[in-house]
Amino acid sequence: MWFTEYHSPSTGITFRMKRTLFAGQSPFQRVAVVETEDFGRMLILDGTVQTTEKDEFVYHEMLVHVPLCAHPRPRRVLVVGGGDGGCLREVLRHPGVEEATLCEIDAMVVDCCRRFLPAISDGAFDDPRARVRIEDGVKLVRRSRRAFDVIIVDSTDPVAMSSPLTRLSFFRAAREALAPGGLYAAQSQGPLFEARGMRRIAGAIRKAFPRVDFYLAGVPTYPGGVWSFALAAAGGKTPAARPPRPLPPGVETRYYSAEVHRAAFALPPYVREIIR
Ligand code: AG3
Repeated sequence: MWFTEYHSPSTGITFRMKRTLFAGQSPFQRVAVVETEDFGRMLILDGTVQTTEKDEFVYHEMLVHVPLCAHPRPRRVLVVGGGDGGCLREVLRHPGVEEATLCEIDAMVVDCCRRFLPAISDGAFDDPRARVRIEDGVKLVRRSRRAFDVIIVDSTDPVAMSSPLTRLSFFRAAREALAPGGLYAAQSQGPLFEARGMRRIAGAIRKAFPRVDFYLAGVPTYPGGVWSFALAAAGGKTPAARPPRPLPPGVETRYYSAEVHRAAFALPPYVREIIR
């Protein structure tokens, strides 16, 4: 039994699977958790790989610790999407965080990940600082004012219900939802197969936020294996130029470090060209 995600009509990534643990159709998408031979359990939404037990640490550590360590004192954090709980888990490793809200549109993703992928959230859903809302993140962000120190968008590819999350109107609302000095971080697709999407996201986010920098990490199971993230601020120093605070004592990471944080903002010329 094999599963292939196609990155284009002619290229894909293929996994041999041991078994399917869950397969369902929610009001928003097809949801599946499978057990692969090489990458452990894997969450697939509408046929696209979202996370695997083997390489999830790269994406979740980089989407969370880069903004949280670039912010001087993050206390209230919002994760939009991220129903698998991987980002929530990393946010809660910062003891200074008083409240972490996860706003996921699709209850089926949260339910099936809690059941079949518990290693990803690793208890985060039961943390007293965690609030889980099953709601469209666009709506929550629109009615929030100066409410969050950091907003993290952990979405699927910008199609269907995720496409509003990369629109200018959403970026503007996110800016209003940030407390003074707040930071906005989002996954922003891969430069190899999604260059046009990246360019479009970069254009829109820069219209809403005067300070935006992009950074990269290697996520082997995502299209092209190289993934980009945007970090944006309403003012102050450009995010890439902020020296990261050290991780809280005792927090051990496998990909993120202060050195990797700084280096991740070094973009190869072909990526600069995309977001220019
Ligand atoms: N969300 C971003 C995954 C994008 C992958 N795209 C693809 N495979 N075509 C990941 C969610 C993890 N919490």
